[in-house]
Amino acid sequence: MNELFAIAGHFIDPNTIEDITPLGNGLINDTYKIVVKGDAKPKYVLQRINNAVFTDVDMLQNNIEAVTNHIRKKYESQGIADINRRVLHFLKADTGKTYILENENYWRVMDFITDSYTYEAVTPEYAYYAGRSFGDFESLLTDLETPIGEIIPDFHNIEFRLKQLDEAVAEDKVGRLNDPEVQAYVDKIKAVADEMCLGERLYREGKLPKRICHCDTKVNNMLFDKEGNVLCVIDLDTVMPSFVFSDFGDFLRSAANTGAEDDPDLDNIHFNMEVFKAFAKGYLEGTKSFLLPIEKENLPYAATLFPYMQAVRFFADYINGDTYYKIRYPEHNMVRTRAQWKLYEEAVKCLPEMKQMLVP
Ligand code: GN1
Ligand code: MG
Repeated sequence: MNELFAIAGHFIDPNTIEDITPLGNGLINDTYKIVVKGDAKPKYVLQRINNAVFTDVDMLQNNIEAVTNHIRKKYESQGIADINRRVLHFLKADTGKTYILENENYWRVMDFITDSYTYEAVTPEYAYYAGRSFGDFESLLTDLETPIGEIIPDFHNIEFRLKQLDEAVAEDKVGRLNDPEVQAYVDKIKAVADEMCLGERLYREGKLPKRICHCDTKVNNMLFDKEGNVLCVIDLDTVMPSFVFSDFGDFLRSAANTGAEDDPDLDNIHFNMEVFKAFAKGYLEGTKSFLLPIEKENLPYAATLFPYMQAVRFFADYINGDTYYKIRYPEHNMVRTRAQWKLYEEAVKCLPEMKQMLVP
């Protein structure tokens, strides 16, 4: 019995396990699927929680349980079919909690959602359903009474992310500032920093609210069924109070990018306005019960903020010597930075067309 079998054995009968193999391509946690004897399809998902990133695992799991229980209850009262495929469910371990600590590692197990598919790219049609689903997700959580902790403080606070970049540059731990290209990116990022901090200013002025958001709305954090219907929103680790810009902007950062997040060929990267329009349409429908004009009219800004913020985050990690994101090769975070910066520039070019749709 290997180590993973023993860990999973705290949540399920270890004698029933057939196989445990890697799943997905998240940049933070390690994820596996568990197949049990006699079944062809996976039945559970095992995950090692990266507790360098999520330092308060108890808060993390409390947040997730509050959110999934709330959504489950709403679906039950609405008579929604197939609820187990529509909302995540975490198993209790033999400790009575939904996670265990073993050799300084935290682990959890959830049900695998059967016959579900993830995508790295979407058509406008799928983007519309995704917009509707992330909008519905926020809408379902507007009356959540259990307080949700800010699991990673200042997670999507661009002023804070820029400060982290400044610190990385000042320390220059691994000497990467010697490279003129790195210096040039520092300058480009700083040149537009003030305008990119608009959201935080509106918040301080009391004009912009925080809501319970998903905060990691990458395309691959949504499960679709065979027919292309959205089943379920996954990866709930970062659910926390944030501006709605988080969910709107981060989805488009992945879905409207015609290239990959880490595309080495910048010519592949453009901002797909058809995906934007379809996603915005779905999102506005899903959020119509609560979205304020100040939120709606700044959604185009959000579409530029998220590639910008992601460039800042990848770049700071590169300068710090790659300690946060998993990398597959030494220059990976620099390649990601270039790709996200290109996407930011492409999104900026599309601002007038975005505003036509969203700004009165
Ligand atoms: C991380 O682990 P994953 O891939 O879902 C990161 C997101 C970034 C994303 C970039 C907790 O998400 O914020 O946008 O990588 N999650 C955390 O791909 O930092
Ligand atoms: Mg993920």
